[in-house]
Amino acid sequence: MPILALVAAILLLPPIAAARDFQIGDIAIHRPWARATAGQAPNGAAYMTLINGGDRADFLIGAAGAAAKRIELHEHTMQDGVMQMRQVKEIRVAPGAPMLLEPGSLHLMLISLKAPLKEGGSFPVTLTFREAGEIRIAVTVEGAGAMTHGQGN
Ligand SMILES: [Cu+2]
Repeated sequence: MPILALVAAILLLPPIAAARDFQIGDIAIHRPWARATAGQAPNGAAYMTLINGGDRADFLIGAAGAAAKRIELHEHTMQDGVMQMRQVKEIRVAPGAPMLLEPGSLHLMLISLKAPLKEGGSFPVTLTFREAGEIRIAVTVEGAGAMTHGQGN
């Protein structure tokens, strides 16, 4: 029954939404994305939501990938009324509290992009968690105006 077999195969494909979620140990990485860069912008940023399904804290301690010369963990802070970025050594992911990496907050900083980030593309990044270990994820590039989870801010 080749037609039935084909239908069965299609039904077994994972839903599209799941293609952008990743899991390593107790850590789920939801919807990793980066904003498309304009022209020759030297740097980019990537965002995602980290969810710890375990019962003790884990820490994102590193990120690496060929898309940029190096990838740092960054946070935004207000200093004297000016928004500034600084590198952090780790990002704590506590059980039961989704950790949001989003514009204006924590992010992965892609320093010295090898090529502009084009909308619709994606690139691999390897994340390292202290407990859960390493996982390679695909970061999807969204339009320059994209915000987190469709919020209009
Ligand atoms: Cu940054």
